[in-house]
Amino acid sequence: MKLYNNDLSPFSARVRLMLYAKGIDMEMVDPFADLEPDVFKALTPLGKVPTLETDDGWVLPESETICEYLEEIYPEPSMLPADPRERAKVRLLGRLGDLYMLAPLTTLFGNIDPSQRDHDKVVAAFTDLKKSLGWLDHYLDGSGHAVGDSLTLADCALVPILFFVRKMPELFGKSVCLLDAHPNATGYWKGIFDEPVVNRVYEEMDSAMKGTR
Ligand SMILES: N[C@@H](CCC(=O)N[C@@H](CS)C(=O)NCC(=O)O)C(=O)O
Repeated sequence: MKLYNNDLSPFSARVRLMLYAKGIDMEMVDPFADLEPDVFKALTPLGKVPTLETDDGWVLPESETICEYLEEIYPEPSMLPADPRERAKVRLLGRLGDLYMLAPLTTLFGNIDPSQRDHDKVVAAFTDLKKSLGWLDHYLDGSGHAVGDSLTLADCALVPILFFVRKMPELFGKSVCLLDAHPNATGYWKGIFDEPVVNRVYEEMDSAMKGTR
C-alpha cells in the first residue's frame, strides 16, 4: 500500500501516527513534490493528502475515512476502545478537531503572510480556535491519552492539531501558549509525549515546518 502524504499536513500526520502505532509499513509519496498535479488528480479528484492507494489500485482519500478503514483491516493493536461510549468519544474528539479546530487553523494558515493578511479574519479565527479549545478541554481529563489509557484514533487526530495550536501564535507575532488557559489540554499535551510514536510524528512535522521557513 502507498500513502500520498505530506509531512507538514496535519491530516497526513493523523494517518502516519496510526501507521506507526500499529507498526504498519507503507510507502510514502509526497504528490506535491514527486508527482505532476494532473497525475495526482487522476487518482483522486480531491487532489488532497492524505490519500491511500492499495496494492490493487483502490484509492481512498480523507484522513478520518482512511484511519477507520485501516482500523478495520489492521485491527491489532486496536485504536478504538471496546466500550461503545468510549468509541463514541473517540469519534467525537475527531470531529471536534476536524470541524471546529482545523477550520480556524486553516484560515490562519492562509493569513500567515503579513502582506496578504486579513486582520478581521485572523481575529475571528483565533476567537473560534480559543472557543473550540474550551470544548476540547471539557472532553479531556488531563491525562496523557484522549480516551482511556492507550493510543486511540482520537490521539491521532488531536496531536497534529495541537502541534499547530501551539505554533500558530508565534507565526502572528504573539508569544502566548493557547493551551495555558486549558488545564486538561495542557496535561494531555505533556503526557502524550510518553508515547514514542507521538515524538516521531512531532519531529517530522517540526522538521517539515522548519523547511518551509
Ligand atoms: N478533510 C481532508 C483535508 C485534507 C487537506 O486539506 N489536505 C491538504 C494538506 S493539509 C491538501 O492536500 N491540500 C491541497 C489542496 O487542497 O489542493 C482530510 O481529512 O484528509
